[in-house]
Amino acid sequence: MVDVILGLQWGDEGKGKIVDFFAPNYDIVARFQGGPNAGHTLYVDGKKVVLHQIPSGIFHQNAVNLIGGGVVLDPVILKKECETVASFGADFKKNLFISERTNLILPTHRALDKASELSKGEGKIGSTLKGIGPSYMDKTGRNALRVGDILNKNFVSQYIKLRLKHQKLLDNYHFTEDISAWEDEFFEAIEFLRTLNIVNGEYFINNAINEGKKVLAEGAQATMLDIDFGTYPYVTSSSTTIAGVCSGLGVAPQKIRDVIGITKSYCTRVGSGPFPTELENATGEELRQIGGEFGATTGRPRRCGWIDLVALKFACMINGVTKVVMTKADVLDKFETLEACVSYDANDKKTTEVPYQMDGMTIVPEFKAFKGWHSDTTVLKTKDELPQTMQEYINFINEYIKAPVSFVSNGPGRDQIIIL
Ligand code: 2SA
Ligand code: MG
Repeated sequence: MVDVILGLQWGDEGKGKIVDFFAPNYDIVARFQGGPNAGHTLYVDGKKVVLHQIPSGIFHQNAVNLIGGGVVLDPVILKKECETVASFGADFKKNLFISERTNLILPTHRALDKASELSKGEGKIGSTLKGIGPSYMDKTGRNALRVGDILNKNFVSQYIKLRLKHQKLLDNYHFTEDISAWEDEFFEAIEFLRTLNIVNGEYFINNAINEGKKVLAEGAQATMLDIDFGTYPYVTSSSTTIAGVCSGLGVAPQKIRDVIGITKSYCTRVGSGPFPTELENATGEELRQIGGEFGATTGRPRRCGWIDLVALKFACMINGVTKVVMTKADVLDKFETLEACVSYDANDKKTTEVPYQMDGMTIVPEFKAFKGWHSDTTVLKTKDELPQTMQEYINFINEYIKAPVSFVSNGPGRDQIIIL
């Protein structure tokens, strides 16, 4: 049996905290896509830790963590992350497993990411520059190096062959930065990676499922950044939606039980691209300051706006969401009035559907206003304590998106989550 946690907006919905909260109920926590572009923030003994590639179950002694074949892995960042989690007492030698099929991010992938973004000028994607796009391109282009390859004796010659190919592309971009220091670090990290548990991921996970073990699949980025269903081309390069669980882990769809979708009580986006409900005003700034909306990986200020129910309903449809977790509800505590987008005026046509191509269109969001609750919700523990106005906001969302908000997160702490 597999339950899935994935983001329903543009990322940073607080998936790390929610996975950490649910992890004690599972035997395995598995990442199925993305790579070090993710930044999942957790608090361990009151201290903040940001995970990029290691699944968020690593701080639970009894959970095994799997990096699935759908992930693109930067060994340099992994080595640093392993050192960080070990300093918090996590035992990565025992509890971390990596699929042989996981694609490697090479130093030249990072260089290519940078060169490609620079070449786009104003039209840049706003990539985290971690080499995600170029490494997925090598995967679909059938050139990639995978974790299993590092155990072969011809790994270095395979590396050199691919590196030469990349060099030609870099020359075309007139990219001249010296990356030899990146390569030294890379080979050091490959040595380290060889000492970890490298497994056949699909047998590993299916054997566990057949033994009755419970798996939690942890998504990174989110639905509106999906390579197929997101706001293309301003997306990431992986399947962030439910389909990515099957292809990234090798589990069959019938094995999937709950699809737990995470949304903030408002909305953010980091990087470029369409964001219909963005508030480029004092209210947006207030959301950013109260919500601490700065990129966990890059520190970039996130763009902020009201919740977009058109996009949220679309995300629930694509993923077959069975339960919704609304995070950062307390960020709205101070607002007199809240708004929720219920339709778009897209090139002068009213619609409640997400257009296939929002870029280049004029999208004006149409809002419904709600009375704010205007009280401190961070201290609440039970459903019955929720202010009436918050209940009304949630009821409207449930009705609109046709999926139930089943949990409300009201602060960063592990105990700040209310079951509805
Ligand atoms: P990439 O790096 O090539 O995959 O970027 C492509 C787009 O996907 C967005 N993206 C993200 N959006 C939100 N959060 C992400 N993770 C970090 C975080 C980001 C950070 O948790 O805060 O620290 O800045 C993430 N990763 C990728 C990205 O902004 C591009 O729009
Ligand atoms: Mg994040």
